[in-house]
Amino acid sequence: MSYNLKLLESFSSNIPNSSLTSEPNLSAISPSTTSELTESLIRANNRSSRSVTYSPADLTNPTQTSAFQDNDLLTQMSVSQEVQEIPHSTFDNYLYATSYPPNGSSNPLSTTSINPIFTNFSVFDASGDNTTTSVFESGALRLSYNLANAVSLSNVRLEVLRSDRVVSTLGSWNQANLSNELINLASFSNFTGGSYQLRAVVRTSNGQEFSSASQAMKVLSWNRTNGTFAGETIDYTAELGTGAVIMGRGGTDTLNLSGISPSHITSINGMSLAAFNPLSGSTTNQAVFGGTAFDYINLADGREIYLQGIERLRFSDSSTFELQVRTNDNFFGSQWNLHISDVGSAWRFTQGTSNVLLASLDTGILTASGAGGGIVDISTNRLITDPSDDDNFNNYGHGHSAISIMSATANNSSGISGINWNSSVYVNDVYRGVSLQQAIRDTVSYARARNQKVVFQGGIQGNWFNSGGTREQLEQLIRDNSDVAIFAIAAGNGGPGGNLSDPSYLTSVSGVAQLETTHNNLISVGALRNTSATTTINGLTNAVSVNIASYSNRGSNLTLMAATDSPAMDKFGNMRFFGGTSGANPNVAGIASLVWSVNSTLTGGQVRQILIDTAMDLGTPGRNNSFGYGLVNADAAVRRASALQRSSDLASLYSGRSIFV
Ligand SMILES: [Ca+2]
Ligand SMILES: [Ca+2]
Ligand SMILES: [Ca+2]
Ligand SMILES: [Ca+2]
Repeated sequence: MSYNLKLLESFSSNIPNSSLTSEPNLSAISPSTTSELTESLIRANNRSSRSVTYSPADLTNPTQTSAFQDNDLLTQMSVSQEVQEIPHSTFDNYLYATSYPPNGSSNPLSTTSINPIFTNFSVFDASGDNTTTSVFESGALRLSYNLANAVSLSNVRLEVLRSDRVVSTLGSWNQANLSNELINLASFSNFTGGSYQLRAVVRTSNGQEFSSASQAMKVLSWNRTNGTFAGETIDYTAELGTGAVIMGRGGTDTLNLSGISPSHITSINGMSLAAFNPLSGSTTNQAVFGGTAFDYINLADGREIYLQGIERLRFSDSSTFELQVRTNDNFFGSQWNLHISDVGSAWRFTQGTSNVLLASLDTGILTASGAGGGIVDISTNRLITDPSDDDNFNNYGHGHSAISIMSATANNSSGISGINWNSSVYVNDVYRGVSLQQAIRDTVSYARARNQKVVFQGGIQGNWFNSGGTREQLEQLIRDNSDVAIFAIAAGNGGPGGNLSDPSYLTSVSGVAQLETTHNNLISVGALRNTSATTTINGLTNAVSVNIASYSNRGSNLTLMAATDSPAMDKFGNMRFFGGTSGANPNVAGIASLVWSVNSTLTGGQVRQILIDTAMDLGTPGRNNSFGYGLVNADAAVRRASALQRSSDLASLYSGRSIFV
């Protein structure tokens, strides 16, 4: 039998609440029919189907047909056909029906001890916010129950009631005990904003039904507001619903809570505003929803706001509340590359851990004896260097600049803030020190020996395929380490104004970056530039309009964009706006290292997928050849990684472009 969801739900709504009690009551409900409902709903959810059995009680109860009266004729006919197929011999097994007194008394004589009884029933919002009995529309629930005397169990279903009427059935299970079963409400479009009761109903193999106590559940309707890469002020209004989903995306974004003062806020992530510290524990109790992790704000009147990519709250009294992490480094405000990718918000989750190793495939960082320069604003005790790796290929220190974007010392009132504050950095000079393949081998073996993941920034363009081996060997090396290594490689400066003349710059990235197509742990990174004057928001430089740099290679094998002209410290201690695609890929590497710091169970391919799935779309919708999958977003990426870490089954209900970004 197959029925569409709509038909079954409307049928189900005709069943009065009084039909189910804690004692058998076969007169007012057709259990076989409700089982059919459940079965089709299960099919609609792509869950496994289940056979339905019928008892003599189903067949002999004189009032059974009355339950069909209001319903679709086809339903009645189909059920009757199935009933007729049950062989008579099976009826002999159903002794329970005979235990009812013939005079119609409501008390069963001797069956209580063998009837299943719910000894535990709980259903709550799966999101992990601190309101377990309210759930966002299309959110998810977790169901647990335990049945005693479950020997005659046929199935257990979860019913939704509104005003004492069953309006939906959220699934059916045949286990006697269930623990934290996930129910995706996105499959139940009629479970809309309002107040409901939920209850479990057990059906025995002879057709008797018993219900659990019911539990209240409030469903919050919501609307969603999405920002862009620019720093914005997003107004929260009551029209967004009793729930609201607000995504600031990149840039220094303010959520304007007009009409709401700090005293209206019951909690943020389950804590008071006063207890909120961006650098300590502010992300441990977020809500997992839409495949990602949200901060949540509870208002005193019951409204809830889910937010991400928001750096600041503004209240009705014009006071503001900072959510992101800020540093005291001299040029932090100028680091537009951090602000456009929400790195300050990602720092709430991590500033880098020892589980991850950063690696540089560039011009090294040391200065040859007698040469000028030094290591500036980078803690030397984090560096793994080889004396043969010098940084004299470029006069200002190309490798030094790239490494500083990834890992400059933060909060030392000097220089810039690196994206990753803590992880060690394995420095290779592939220009004049070691071959590319030797550098990769050395770094990976160092990381594997310490059980670390390793993120390479590759300031290399043009033909590096045969540095230290054949191209096939290089590809094998990258492929063999996809579990622990990811590569962020400059797309190349092959176009006008670049230092690499590449006639194919409009249709393909350069050199090793091309391996993004065949290796899921390699990312080609194009250079994104400001195209107009920047604006300062809350002391931070924000881009107003952006485009791919004219020189940047692009094409069908461009994976992601990151900001170039990124403030960096050179080896003479000067801040320079480090340009080229070489100024972009260290941003992606640093952000990838934060993702891995949040969730070290991921493979290199999974980290790349997270960066792709959470990137900010640019240009024509979807992937395109000018921007690839878009601009990397650190906050969105670590939130996805965190959601997968904390609640994998719930976060995995969403994937690819279905993830809320
Ligand atoms: Ca909730
Ligand atoms: Ca924004
Ligand atoms: Ca933002
Ligand atoms: Ca610094």
